[in-house]
Amino acid sequence: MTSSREETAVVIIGAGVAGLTLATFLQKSGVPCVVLERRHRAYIELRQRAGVVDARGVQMFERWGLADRLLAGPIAQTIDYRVNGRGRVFKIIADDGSAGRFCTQQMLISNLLREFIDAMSGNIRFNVTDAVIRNEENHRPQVTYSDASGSHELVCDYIVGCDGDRGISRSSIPPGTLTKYSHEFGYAWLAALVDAPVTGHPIMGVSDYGCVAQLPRGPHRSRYYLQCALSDGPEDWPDQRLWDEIRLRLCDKTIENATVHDKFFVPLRCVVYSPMQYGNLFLAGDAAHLVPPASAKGMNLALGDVDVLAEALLLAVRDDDLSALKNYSATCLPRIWNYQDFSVWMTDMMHDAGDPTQQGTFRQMTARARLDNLINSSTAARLHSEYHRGTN
Ligand code: RFL
Repeated sequence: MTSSREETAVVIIGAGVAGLTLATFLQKSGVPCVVLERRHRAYIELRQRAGVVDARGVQMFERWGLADRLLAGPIAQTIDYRVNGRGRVFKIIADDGSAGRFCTQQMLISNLLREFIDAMSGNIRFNVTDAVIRNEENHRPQVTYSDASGSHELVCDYIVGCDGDRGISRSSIPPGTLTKYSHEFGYAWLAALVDAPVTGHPIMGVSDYGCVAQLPRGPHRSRYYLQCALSDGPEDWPDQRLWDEIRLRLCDKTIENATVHDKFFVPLRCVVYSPMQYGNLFLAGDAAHLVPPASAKGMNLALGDVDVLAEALLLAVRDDDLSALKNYSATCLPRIWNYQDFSVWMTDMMHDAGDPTQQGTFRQMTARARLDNLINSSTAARLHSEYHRGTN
């Protein structure tokens, strides 16, 4: 077993969408960085989650000259808001022509890995264990970790925690330093990846039996989401019940059962930690905030953080200018709160408009009026489009 000690400018913990995007931007700019990831490469390349990079994210990759290499898939510009089987297609308004792209998260991750490792010879270590952060005043930051070859120490100028909600970065910050703001919706989504492609528009469905969504996840598959109880587990949802509920909630008896690849349960919640930094440690993506999948903004907020942080780290490392780093959290949080608000609005509307036993018939009718507004009012449609595109 060996033990090693190395130096670099930035250590990034976590090779999800935030960590890999940041690493790719830094590497492209000549800022030395090392990424530490606890899983192996094949695992993170197969992890299925988001499906759309919003227009703001597309513009960011264009600005970095990487959009053509990293993004794939058609333009995302419509949503079928379906109420008890009656479909109404919402067209996302884009006055400046910018648009989001259907690009599954695992496709983006695969492309980022190819770019960072294969094209840019970036430095990433998979299968690391026992990562520990040292981030104290008057000490250079340090991360120690182990892998199959032994234990290692990385001394650096900055540490970026991109290790998700359950990582070690946020929990390395002394208790009481960050404020946690959170909201629990009181229900969950069953997420099922199936061999049934979206044939028309992506669907956000409301029905008297609960919410259902069908979103594209590549040319041959889609992800169905079904509102369910917080206490539900796999034993409550055999495949036959899943398909029966999809047919019931979409009021479409013609939908046929297809292979179900995975099923998991996501309690719907919103969380923000503030500030998103402590000393020389910076948090990005799910390590700093969570939104329910209903808003399709989690991955996109992570990309937004990285956009700000990459520029700030460049200024700090190349020009010794710390001003943007000091303001990192203050720069990001207004956008994050704006999209928390959108997520709550969207999640409440989709769920309240459905099953009246949840919030009552009055809330059901006002939520349906809100949905109607998106179709009938060009003012409401414009704001809704801005949120979908991530541009406000
Ligand atoms: P990730 O992608 O979770 O990556 C964190 C990485 O850190 C690693 N890690 C560690 N590495 C080293 N040492 C440790 N101690 C570590 N602890 C953890 C992990 O292995 C992992 O590789 O976080 P990141 O980069 O912040 O990206 C956030 C997004 O992944 C997340 O917000 C989205 O997936 C949320 N999300 C969606 N976002 C959208 O924009 N649109 C969507 O349609 C959408 N759908 C979804 C979603 C999330 C879902 N789940 C899993 C709740 C659908 C679902 C079902």
